[in-house]
Amino acid sequence: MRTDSNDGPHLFQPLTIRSVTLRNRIGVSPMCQYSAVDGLANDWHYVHYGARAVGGAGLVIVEATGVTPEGRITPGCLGLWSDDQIEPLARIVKFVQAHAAVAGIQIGHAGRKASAGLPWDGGEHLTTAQGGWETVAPSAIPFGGGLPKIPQALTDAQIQALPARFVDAAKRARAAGFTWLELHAAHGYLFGEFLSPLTNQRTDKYGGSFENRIRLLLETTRAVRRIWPDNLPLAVRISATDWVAGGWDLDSSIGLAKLLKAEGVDLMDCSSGGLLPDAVIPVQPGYQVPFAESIRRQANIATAAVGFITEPQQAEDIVRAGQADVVLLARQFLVDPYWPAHAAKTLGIKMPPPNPYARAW
Ligand code: 531
Repeated sequence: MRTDSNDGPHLFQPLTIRSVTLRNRIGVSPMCQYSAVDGLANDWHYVHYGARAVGGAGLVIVEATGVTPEGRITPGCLGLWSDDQIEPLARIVKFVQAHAAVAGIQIGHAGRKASAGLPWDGGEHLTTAQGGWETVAPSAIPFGGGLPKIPQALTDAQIQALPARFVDAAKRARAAGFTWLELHAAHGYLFGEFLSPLTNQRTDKYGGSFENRIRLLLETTRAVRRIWPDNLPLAVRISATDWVAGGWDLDSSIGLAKLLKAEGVDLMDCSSGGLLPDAVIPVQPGYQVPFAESIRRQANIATAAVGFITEPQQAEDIVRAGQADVVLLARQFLVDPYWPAHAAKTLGIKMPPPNPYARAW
């Protein structure tokens, strides 16, 4: 990792990880668009991701993308389980890169939270007749509330087959041209369900001790790192805490980050929650930033901070204080695709506009 300049706002200093340089420290957090059919990206995705590259983001991370059809959160989620899914993503990558942003993608498996309806249809579990499917998890424990399906506890053979699904999806991500890959191990989806003792009650080598609960994520990371090019960054998003007593916590996250770093992970993307419906989460501006800071300092690994980051000075302070290397904005990027350009102005510098907009910026 290298900082290329010490002048001006830290938020606008480039960041190099392996051979990839972000023009600034601002990333578009992966956000489900629920707009795909059969896991295929379409014009909605092209415009959504493309607009945010034009708006000045250094990194644009494509939403949670299922490594298998059953691993999608909803029927509207993207997938990378088939070669047909490469081309429409490649079109997006090409445009994002043409506008000087790094194109990343998050791959994952939704575990017991899969087979959900679209949020604007209520977001509850779908029956087979409604286009849903059976879900899987480490243990046969339902999420509850609107996601009541009892997942099938994965067999040993099914678990052993999972890293290869992530490897296949990662190869397709590379074929599409992505140069940044993120494994989704946060928000109570499959990996998160393995990590937490509250959802993993297995008695085999994938459950019980910390070492056993992290095994699937570690094995998957190792397998993916083997095929993901050496010169390209690999990130992992975690929930740094379940926000529930007896669950996964910050100390576990620091321990995990150290081990993932040894497996060749370059950056920990630090979110929280999502495992249990009744967690009490003290949401306020920057509430997850302390996780990014502790993991960065104690595991000595680059981090991304995410969650309720909306203001330019707030983002600048996070990077300047060394709490995180990158800030990922989610909802704020839905409000304002040009947030980086606006932030630059607020912080007293000018981003070079794309040529067709040169008269306005
Ligand atoms: C928001 C969310 C944030 C933190 C905890 C739980 C949920 N998300 C995250 C999503 C999908 C929809 C809403 C993903 O991580 C894919």
